Amino acid sequence: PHRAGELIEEAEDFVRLHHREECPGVDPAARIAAVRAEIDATGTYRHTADELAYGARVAWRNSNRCIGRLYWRSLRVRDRRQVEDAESVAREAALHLREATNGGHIRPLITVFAPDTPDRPGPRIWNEQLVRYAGYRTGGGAVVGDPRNAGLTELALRLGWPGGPGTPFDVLPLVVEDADRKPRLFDLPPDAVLEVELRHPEDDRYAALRLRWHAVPAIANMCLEIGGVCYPAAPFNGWYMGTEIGARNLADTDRYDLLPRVAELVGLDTTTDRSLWKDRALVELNRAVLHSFDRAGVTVTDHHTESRRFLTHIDREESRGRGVGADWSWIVPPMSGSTTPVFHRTYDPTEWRPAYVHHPEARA
Ligand code: HEM
Ligand code: NRG
Repeated sequence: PHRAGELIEEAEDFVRLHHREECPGVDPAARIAAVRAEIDATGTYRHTADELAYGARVAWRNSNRCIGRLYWRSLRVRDRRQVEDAESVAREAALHLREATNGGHIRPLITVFAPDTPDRPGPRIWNEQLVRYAGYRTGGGAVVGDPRNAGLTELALRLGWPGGPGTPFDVLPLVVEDADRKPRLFDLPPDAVLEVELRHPEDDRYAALRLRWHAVPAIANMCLEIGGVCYPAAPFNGWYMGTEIGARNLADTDRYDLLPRVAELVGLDTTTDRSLWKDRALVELNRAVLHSFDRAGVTVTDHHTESRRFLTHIDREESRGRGVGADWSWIVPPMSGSTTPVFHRTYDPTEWRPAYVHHPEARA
């Protein structure tokens, strides 16, 4: 919890930033005085709808790990600050997914739920994303599904989730906690979750792997922090860069670990690293991701295009007198790094507010 002095300071910094960028020439003094008075009276203050939308967009602009920031101004903001009970959060989350998915023509979108206040905490979504696949521990260290979500899967089962059909791609229920502090489960309506079945552009054998991934990456467990106010439930999404799926989710050895199966499927020599079978399998798996999303009419970007756009973003921001913070180790794509222009330079790692920040671990 913030002490009032720090809150006032952060609020004032934000109001000044908002005025400087959005209302040049307008004196921020009146708004600052109003915010101070509200904090003195209530221990917190409410953002205007404009401040909220601007804060959410600038928090994206300030996301040092995100390569997709060129379009930060286009973020749509659903103001749902009046929504604080778990059931309504779950219903609005499903509406968020439908609006964001838009039949495959994905729209960057954020839904902002009630903030933390001195009276009561805002709601929280425990799932790391709105759409996540279950990971069922089967004993002996094996997992069916996504090992990354094994903890949340166990929690959901403990809270009474009967479990899905047991495929490697069962969509988890939402786990939502509100001010009464009791996490509750909500199934996502199946029609809110668009998925893409993976095929290779030339090689029919990939279909036999029965791979799929969800269309929309919607991070649900980061706090939106604006001017000292924390919005703990503020799920946001853009679209995928293919490598997130093909070079990490499906390929990491502690995720779906599919490179050995791809190599076996197409007959690569896996007896020696020096055949570069992992590299060759990785390229084809990533071609399958991009091809399949394209074929399904679902927005996806590739790491070459997105790297170029990110450098355009830096140029554009600098021409407006703003520096761009970035984290090299997150910006450089997880395959073919040196073939992209973002590899061949360094970045300023300074972090700014407003921001999306990771909570302290949810108590699972
Ligand atoms: C991280 C791409 C939209 C905020 C990332 C990462 C990629 C990416 C590739 C690294 C992910 C990883 O390695 O796991 C994109 C693309 C977008 C997009 C292609 C398309 C429009 C957005 C939007 C927001 C956002 C709309 C917020 C409003 C972030 C944040 C992270 C991130 C906060 C870091 C997440 C973390 O710490 O785990 N993005 N992004 N991005 N992005 Fe974006
Ligand atoms: N790597 C994660 C998603 C992280 C955020 N990526 C985005 N965000 N593209 C994964 O699910 O693979 N976004 O808001 O578009």
